Amino acid sequence: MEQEKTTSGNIIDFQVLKRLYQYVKPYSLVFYSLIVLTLLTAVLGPVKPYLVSFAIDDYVSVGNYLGLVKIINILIGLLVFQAIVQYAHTYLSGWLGQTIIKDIRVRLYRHILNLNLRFFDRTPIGRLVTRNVSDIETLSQVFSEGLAALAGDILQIVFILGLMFYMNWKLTLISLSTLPLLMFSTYIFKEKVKFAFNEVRNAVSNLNSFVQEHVTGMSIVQIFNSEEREYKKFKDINDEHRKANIRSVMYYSVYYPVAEVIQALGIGLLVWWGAKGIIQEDPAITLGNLIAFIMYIQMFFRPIRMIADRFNTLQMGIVSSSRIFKLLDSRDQIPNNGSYKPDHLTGDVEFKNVWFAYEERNYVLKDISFKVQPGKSLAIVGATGAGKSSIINLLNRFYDINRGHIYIDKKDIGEYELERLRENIGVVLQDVFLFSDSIEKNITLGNPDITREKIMEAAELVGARKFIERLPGGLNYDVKERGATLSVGQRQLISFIRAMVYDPKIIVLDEATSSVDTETEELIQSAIEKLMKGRTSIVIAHRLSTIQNADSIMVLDHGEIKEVGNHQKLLEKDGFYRQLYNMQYKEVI
Ligand code: DGT
Ligand code: MG
Repeated sequence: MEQEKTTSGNIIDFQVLKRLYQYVKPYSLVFYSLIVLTLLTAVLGPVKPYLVSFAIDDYVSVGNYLGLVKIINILIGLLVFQAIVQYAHTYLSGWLGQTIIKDIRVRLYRHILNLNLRFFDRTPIGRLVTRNVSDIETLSQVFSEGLAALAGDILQIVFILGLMFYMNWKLTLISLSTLPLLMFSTYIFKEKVKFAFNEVRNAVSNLNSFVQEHVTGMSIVQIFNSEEREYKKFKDINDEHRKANIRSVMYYSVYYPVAEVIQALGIGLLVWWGAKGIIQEDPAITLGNLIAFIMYIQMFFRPIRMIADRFNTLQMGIVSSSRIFKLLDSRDQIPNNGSYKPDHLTGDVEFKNVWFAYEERNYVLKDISFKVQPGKSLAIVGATGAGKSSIINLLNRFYDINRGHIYIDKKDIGEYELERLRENIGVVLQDVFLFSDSIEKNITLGNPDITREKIMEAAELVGARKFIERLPGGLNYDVKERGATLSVGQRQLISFIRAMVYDPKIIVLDEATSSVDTETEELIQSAIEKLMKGRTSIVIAHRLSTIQNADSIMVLDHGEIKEVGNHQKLLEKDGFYRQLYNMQYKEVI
């Protein structure tokens, strides 16, 4: 059977429902009121035909006008009451659903924010987004039209059946005679639709990932002139999506008319048998009964038809929630158990026999050991992929290492409180990421402790004050779409300021490799010098000036340290560094 499995493999996973209930608990008053309202709705409907049959047989047929008026009044009162109950039911179930969904969404987002970066290595972002948005959407349907409604429908069916048997068992059996037919077609429909929905979900997910990736990488698509090819691919994916949707619509469009016909058949049988009984003056069948039963058949078939839908919604919701819970359970977080919160650091850094792999056993750093004294600078050089960026990813615990130790001020970084650790290390990454917001927000990242004065001080320090003042609106300048409106150099300057506003004792700098114009280059070069001054700095250097000025240079190759020393010493040694220098920098000077 083709179907998405819930964790236990059951059709309805009670484990998941139990867990969902945890989210309902804070609103238990609303929840229990809903149960009462569901009960009332289930019971109120079926009472009406019973009253009608009573009115016809006991009052209309004997001409008791007053009695009839009495019953009509009761019916009207019942209708009004039912309307109120229904209103409260719909409103409260919507309220409860949306409130719980909001809670789950907050929980999920917080969880994602704290996930180990490793997690994002393995999970495509597109899928993560789909999961977040569409799974929660599906889940909200469980509350609005799934569980409560399903329970209501089942209750109503039971109640109607009870009343029918109580009134007339023969007519009941006749009414039920077409039921197997309906159940059978409903079952077939349910299976087909489940399969089709699965296809739709996959198609939506593919579509989302594709659009997301291609919008983000649009410049690459255009640089390589692959618009036509990518367009074709998109058309195929889009077509798949359309077909999957149409297939599911097709099943609905067949099922509903068929169910209608089956219901009509049921009513036909009932009327035929009932009318025959009345004409032959069978004492067991009254006109009132017959009319009530016709009403019941309609009332009865509707929930049965709906049950297929409700079941589906519920099941999809459960699959969604088990996926959400799985994400919530992924304990792939950097453990934040450290409690060491020093007021200030001296900035002593040591790596001791550090081994690290992004993926199982595929070590990108092998037995790395080095020390940087407070206030000193270390330049890391090496070919692309040597593991330079990885080293700095470890220092502020973007990733945890597999073996060895990293010490700051002689204390293992795991013992630091994570926020305090990261606060004290200023990081400038290779690619600068900017949010679509003002320059100010991009620098403070929402930290209210960082005033505009502080920002301008830091800007002054790195020599970017003029550049900011020249922007229209200054600090209010609106950065669009990840900084697309700023040059690479400008973006780097902003990331320097971002690192400097905290006045960190340790600075980690991954120099960008992309070239900038000479003027900006000079700006950046002097900014880097100022950044490093008086701070312990680890710099992944591409500029010869940065390398030459460093107190010590470390040559990295395939995750191993090859040479350490200052510029002069390493040149004399005539090894890796000399080679690198000859290849990359000789002509420049
Ligand atoms: P660069 O920036 O091109 O000069 O190169 P490095 O030296 O900064 O290299 P690095 O540390 O980014 O990469 C070292 C190795 O680790 C390389 O084989 C690619 C791999 N690697 C880097 N980042 C990731 C990551 O996020 N996930 C996985 N699975 N592997 C990564
Ligand atoms: Mg790198």
